[in-house]
Amino acid sequence: MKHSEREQTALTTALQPKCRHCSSPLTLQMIDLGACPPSNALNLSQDCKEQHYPLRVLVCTDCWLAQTDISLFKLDHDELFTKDYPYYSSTSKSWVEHAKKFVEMASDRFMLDMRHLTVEVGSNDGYLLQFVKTRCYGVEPTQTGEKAKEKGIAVYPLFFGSEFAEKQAEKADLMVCNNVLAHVPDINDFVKGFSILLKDSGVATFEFPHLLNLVQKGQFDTIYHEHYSYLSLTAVKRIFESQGLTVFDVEELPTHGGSLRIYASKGFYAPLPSVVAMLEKEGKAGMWTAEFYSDFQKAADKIKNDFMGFLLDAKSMGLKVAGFGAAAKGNTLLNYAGVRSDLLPYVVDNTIAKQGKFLPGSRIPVLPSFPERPDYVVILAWNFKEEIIGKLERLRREGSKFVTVIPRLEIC
Ligand code: JHZ
Repeated sequence: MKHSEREQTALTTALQPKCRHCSSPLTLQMIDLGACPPSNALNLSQDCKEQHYPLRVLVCTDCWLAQTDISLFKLDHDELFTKDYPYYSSTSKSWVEHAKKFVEMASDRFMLDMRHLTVEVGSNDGYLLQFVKTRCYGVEPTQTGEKAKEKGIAVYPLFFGSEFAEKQAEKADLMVCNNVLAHVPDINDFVKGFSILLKDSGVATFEFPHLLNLVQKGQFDTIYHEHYSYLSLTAVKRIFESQGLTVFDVEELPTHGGSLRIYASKGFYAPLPSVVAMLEKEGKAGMWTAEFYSDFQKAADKIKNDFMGFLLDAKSMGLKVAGFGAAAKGNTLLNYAGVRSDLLPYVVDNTIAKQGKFLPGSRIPVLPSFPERPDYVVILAWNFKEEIIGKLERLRREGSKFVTVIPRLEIC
């Protein structure tokens, strides 16, 4: 059947993916990573069926929100954050320490005590709320919240959004949201929920990996279906303003490859110079131009090819290679590179919920410990490199070497 030119334009417009914040057509592609299963969907057996979904990131050239192209797949929020979601924040000691320091800082800065209420959205296993000295509760849809309950923390086992916020009788003084903003399909409604639940004098803080680092440091492995958005202050500020929230402070953090922590209120706090400084930094880096994103695919391909070169060389020399950290990002790397257990026979992880399972796509087994000393340990969770190398000190003393591939292949 032939379409007229007008029909064809209408058809193309209907199929054109739209920005999840501002609805502008998405025309700029940052990267296409082919197709793979959801990164945290570990398999119970090596031969069970799994569904692969296209994984492509587009950038909105109006509000500069980078986002996975959800027009390519039908994957509901609760199919990604299932009851058996295996990510437990407390597995990393350095992350728990980071949370503790944040709570101490926020209590001092905003003078919080038992008269106040803290709400954490995406409270996981209670890694942060366990340190809070105010009244508090968490909102966590996955079963990781059961661990928080064991610590005596109240948890709503739900997805957060405006509907939840509307139902709460008491408004919050502090709302915390770490590494969750990227995970929500309806980012406008999610942020609206903070606007509703926050007191007029309240503060909401958010941490998220900074898109500036993602692009400049080739962190393509942090792209997976669970992450709907890849965030800059430029995009976040605009989204927040559309929901009545003002970003009044921003800090750079070394966590997860370089993150931002932003502070928002309903206009109670005047913006500090840090906000303009960060916007200028993003502007100077070129984040508001298509060129900034144009070499990203090439950079990812180089990392992938170098990694494959290393694995193939090691195999041909008869050297033993193992992985450490069954991180979601590890699965993006392994699946994009097409690595299977012939090149990486197993990955060790301390998370009980991951042990004995098989990585999505690659079907590489996850073990609780090393069955023998490997010549090389590929640290897939490179964001915890120091902590992991410290933990594996005995292997290093006995001669094992450590490999990271982001931002470039390094062996130490
Ligand atoms: P990790 C996480 O992504 C989760 P992931 C989340 N999707 C997110 O948004 C980003 O961070 C920012 C293991 N480990 O955190 C635990 C040990 O076994 O790098 C984990 O399986 N022993 C919400 O999943 C993995 O490594 C250890 O000593 O890509 C780390 O996963 C340590 C330190 C970690 O990222």
